[in-house]
Amino acid sequence: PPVPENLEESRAFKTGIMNRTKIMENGKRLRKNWSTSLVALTDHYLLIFKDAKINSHQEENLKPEIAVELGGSLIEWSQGLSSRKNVFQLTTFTGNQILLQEDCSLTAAEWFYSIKSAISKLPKC
Ligand code: I3P
Repeated sequence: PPVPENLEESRAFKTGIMNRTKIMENGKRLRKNWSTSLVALTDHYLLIFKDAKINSHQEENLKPEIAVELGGSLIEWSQGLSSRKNVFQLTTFTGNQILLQEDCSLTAAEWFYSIKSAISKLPKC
């Protein structure tokens, strides 16, 4: 399905704030640049929005900056990729890699298992 235009259209079933940095794009390493973003989980995408400072009037119209396609993606707890705690990585079949992090380990685990469960419902290829 096409990438949702905005949060309202996305029908996300889980939204929240997380720290994130893209570390690979199309198989090429990127310099880490952590930022705090609104993230939204849909059946097919993890949508990452530009700015965590959102006022509720604009929220519905917010355009995703990154749409991680979940079908065929891999989610793993990161080992040695960051000095931060509770970091997991999402790797797409197209060779994009994003680290996601949240200081609260319970919140991080909720995100991890929600995303993992969404991935497991989609065909792998
Ligand atoms: C990076 C920045 C990141 C850090 C990264 C640094 O430096 O401090 O926060 O990752 O570590 O290189 P810069 O701002 O100069 O780009 P973590 O916070 O995840 O540890 P790394 O190079 O070991 O990945």
